Amino acid sequence: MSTAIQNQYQAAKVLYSGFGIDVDRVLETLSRVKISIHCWQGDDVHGFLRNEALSGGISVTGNYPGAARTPQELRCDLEKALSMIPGKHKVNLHAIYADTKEQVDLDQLEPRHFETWVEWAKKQGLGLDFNPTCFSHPKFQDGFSISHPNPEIQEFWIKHCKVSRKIAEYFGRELQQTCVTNFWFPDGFKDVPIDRMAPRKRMKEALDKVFAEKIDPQFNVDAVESKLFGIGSESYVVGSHEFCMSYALKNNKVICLDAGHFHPTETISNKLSALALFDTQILLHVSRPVRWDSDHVVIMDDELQEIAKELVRNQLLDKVHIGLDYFDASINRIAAWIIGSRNMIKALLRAMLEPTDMLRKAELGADFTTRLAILEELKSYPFGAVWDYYCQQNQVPVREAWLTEVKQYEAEVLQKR
Ligand code: RNT
Ligand code: ZN
Repeated sequence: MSTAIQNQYQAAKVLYSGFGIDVDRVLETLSRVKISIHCWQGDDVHGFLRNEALSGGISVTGNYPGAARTPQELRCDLEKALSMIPGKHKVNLHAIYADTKEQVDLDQLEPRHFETWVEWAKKQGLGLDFNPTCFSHPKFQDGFSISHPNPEIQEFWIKHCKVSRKIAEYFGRELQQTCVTNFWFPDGFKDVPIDRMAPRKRMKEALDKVFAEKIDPQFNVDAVESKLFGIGSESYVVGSHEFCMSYALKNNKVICLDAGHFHPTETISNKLSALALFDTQILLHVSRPVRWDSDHVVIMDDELQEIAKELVRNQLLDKVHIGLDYFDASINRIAAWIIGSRNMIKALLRAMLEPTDMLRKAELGADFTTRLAILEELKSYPFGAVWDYYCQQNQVPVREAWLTEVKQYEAEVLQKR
């Protein structure tokens, strides 16, 4: 271990201990937090089931070379990324990432089509999360999947969601870690609808069918993800926030909040303390909205730090599943994983290095001066020294050293694809 990093860490510890913060303990707590890393950053949400570009609901821009073309390549890229992210985490799969030579449609998927992923996850000590893929498919028609008015189309998507839960249950049982399955449907209208309620009624009834089978929550829990608008659904989205939140609360499902799925100035950090009071689990899709787009690489911005602070201050780390959700095809995809994941962990660390009790007391006593002064001073406390130490302790590259490794991997592996 480098002595410079150790010395800086010791100095930082002294400073934080002035606030009564035990930094060693903070790092222990941090090492137990798992981030669910989304596999789809590795190949621009392409998947391996169908050889077609993304269509309907979401889109990816950029053509940086080296996207993974096979499950093997994707796993190899993930391993590279994971080797630069401190801690033990989970990988989040979509149904289209099935690893099989069979020609199998979404409604016919079975656990065996994901066996190689499970073997790999076991070897790597990773958990797995899952998502049905309700887009980019010929049965995604007129902008609708599971709430399509045609019962045949609707049935196809119900079936797909049902088999997805069985795959998730298999993940959970095999890996002895709960799999979180997230249900997101792009369903909606480009233009102003006549009937806003009927599609919601169809979605509600369809979801009831999807979730009819009881699955041991030790193996799988289901989340529903809302969205305000999407590409092609600018005027109306069936699975709005009110719809998904109400459905989840009534049916004991996990509420998925995607940071990019709300009005441009609406933040998910402000929602956590409210939802957490109503005995619900939450899944986060940590993402970064930029104007009308929702999926930029997660950076250390104010909202990321506010999300982390809310989780830490309110002791929500057991109740909230932290997942990442972004896709940028204009930069090195492995770097994108590393930047976003490291930022998420770094934001949590920074939040843990806060004298919350003291600040809470100031707030209760209406001493808003102290609250503001300390919060601002804390911003220049040496959390970076603690982060560097944590990286070194976890045997991952310190600071930007990871970039050299990624560049080398790019030259040796990605550019040959
Ligand atoms: C899309 C949703 C959804 C997807 C993934 C790929 O707006 O955020 O979570 O990004 O399922
Ligand atoms: Zn999302």
